Formats: sequence, C-alpha cells, structure tokens
Amino acid sequence: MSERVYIGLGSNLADPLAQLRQALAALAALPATQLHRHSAFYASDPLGPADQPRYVNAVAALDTRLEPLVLLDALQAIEQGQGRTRKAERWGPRTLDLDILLFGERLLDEPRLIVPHYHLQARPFVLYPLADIAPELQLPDGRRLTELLQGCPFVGLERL
Ligand code: PH2
Ligand code: MG
Ligand code: MG
Repeated sequence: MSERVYIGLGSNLADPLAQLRQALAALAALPATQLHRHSAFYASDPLGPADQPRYVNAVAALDTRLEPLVLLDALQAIEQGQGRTRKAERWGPRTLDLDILLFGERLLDEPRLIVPHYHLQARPFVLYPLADIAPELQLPDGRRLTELLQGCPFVGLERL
C-alpha cells in the first residue's frame, strides 16, 4: 500500500530554480514511488540569517511504498548529489533542501525524523505551495490547511 507524502523543496544557491527542477526529476525516479504533482515555484525571503540569497521553494506530493527512514536516506542522497554540504550555521544557505512535511497520517518522533515537520504551520513558503496542490488537506491532528493559512499571511513570497 502506498502513502501520500508531501516534500518541501528549497534552494538558494547555484541556480535555485534549476536545482528544484533537477530535484523533482530525481523524486520522480525514486524506486517504489510516483511523483503525483508539484506546486508552482515561489521566490521567498530567507528565514533565519538575513545575509543570504532569497530562496526558491516548492512542494511535491509523492505516492510511495518506501518506509519513512528509507525515503529520508534517499532524499539526503539527492541533496548530496546536488552538492549539499552540511554547515554549522543553522538555517544557512544551501543548494538543496528536501524536507518530509507529512507522511500519510503518520506521527513520527525519531532522532532523525519528526513528522509533521516542526515549523510547517508558520512558514508561508511551505503553506502556500501546499495549498496549490492540496487545498483540502487536513493534518493528522485534525487541523485544516485553510485554518493554518489564515494565521500565515502571504508575506515575503512571490509566485514565479
Ligand atoms: N529553509 C531553511 C532556512 N530558511 N528560508 C526560506 N525562505 N526558504 C527555505 O526553504 C528555508 C529558509 C532551512 O531549511
Ligand atoms: Mg528545511
Ligand atoms: Mg532539511
């Protein structure tokens, strides 16, 4: 049985739009996985240190039979394949970030993976792309995407 998984994509280095397109192709090529659809691309002001370039963000919906930690390994391999290096600076610039936002109805709290993603509800560059592809979405805790959007203005975001 496959599960619907939402992935947040972000990049602010080395041609971010090309990074996201390449990452979508890599997601579509994952084993036991179908890329269901993806959102528009959005330019967004950086959250965290302000002295870094703007990001390009998007959200993709996958249907996968992979287990969460297997998918996480695969996403980290894609990040590394696109030149991601792990730096000490929190929320610093990166060529590619692939975050598991939601994994079916699952609630995960493991050292490597917390789902739903921590800051999901507060980030316009996650919520608005998500609304492009899943406007009726309800989180495992019952909150609706439409409610979260009401608390999260469309600020610092530009649909490309
Ligand atoms: N990701 C971060 C830190 N800050 N800012 C924007 N606009 N978009 C991101 O994807 C982003 C960020 C760490 O993952
Ligand atoms: Mg992230
Ligand atoms: Mg990440």
